[in-house]
Amino acid sequence: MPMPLKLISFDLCPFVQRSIITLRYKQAPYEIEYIDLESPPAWFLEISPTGKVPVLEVDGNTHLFESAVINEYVDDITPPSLKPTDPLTLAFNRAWIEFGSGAIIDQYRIMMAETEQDMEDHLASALAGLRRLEGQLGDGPWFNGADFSLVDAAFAPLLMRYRLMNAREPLFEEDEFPRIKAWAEQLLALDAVTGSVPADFPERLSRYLAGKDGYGPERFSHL
Ligand SMILES: N[C@@H](CCC(=O)N[C@@H](CS)C(=O)NCC(=O)O)C(=O)O
Repeated sequence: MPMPLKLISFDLCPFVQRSIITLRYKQAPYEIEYIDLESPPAWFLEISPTGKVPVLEVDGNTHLFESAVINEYVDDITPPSLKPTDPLTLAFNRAWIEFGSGAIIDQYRIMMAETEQDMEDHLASALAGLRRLEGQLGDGPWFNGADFSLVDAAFAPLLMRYRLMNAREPLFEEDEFPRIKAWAEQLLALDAVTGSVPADFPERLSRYLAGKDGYGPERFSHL
C-alpha cells in the first residue's frame, strides 16, 4: 500500500460511505477530512471537478472523484481484488453499482420530499428499483454469491438507511424483498459497514433533516 490516502468527506453522504466501507474492508490506512457541503471551502472547490464528495487525495497531489472509481482504485492497490476476474461479470457489476447510485438518489428524494405526493412519487420509483434488484439477487450471501465485492460495498449505505427509516417511519415491508432483506442483514453484520458512519449517525441525520423544510424532512427528523 504505497500511497498516503485522504478521503474528503461529508458525514451523512452515502457515496462517501461506499468508499469508507471499501477502505475499511481492504484495511487500507487512510485519513479522513470532513467538510461542510453547504458551504464548501474554496480549496475543496479547487480540487473537486464536480464539487461533490467523496474525493480521494492520493499522495498529496492527485484528486480522484466518483465513489465507484475511488473504490476500484482502493481495491486495485490492496490485493487480493474484490472485483470479479471475468470481464462480463465485472462489467455487469459496474452496471449494478451505477443502478445503486440511482437508488441512492431516489432515497434522498424520499427524505427531502416537499409534499406527501412528492414522497409517494419518489417512493414508487424507489420500489420499482428495489423490485428489480430483488429479481437480480441470487441465494447470496453476497451480490455475486460466495464472494464479497464492490457491489456489496456500493449498496450497503442504501440498505442501512432504509433499515433506519423503516424502523421509525415504515416506507415498505422489508419482507416484500426477502433477498434484499437477507443481504442487508449480511452487510450490517460487517465491521466495515457498521463502523463506516459515526456512532451517532441517526441523530446527525435527524438534525440535518430537522433543519430542512418539507414533508420528508419533517417525517424523518426523529430517526
Ligand atoms: N456520483 C457521485 C455522487 C456524489 C454525490 O452526489 N455527493 C453529494 C453528497 S452525498 C455531494 O457532494 N453533493 C454536493 C453537490 O452536489 O454540490 C459519486 O458516486 O461519488
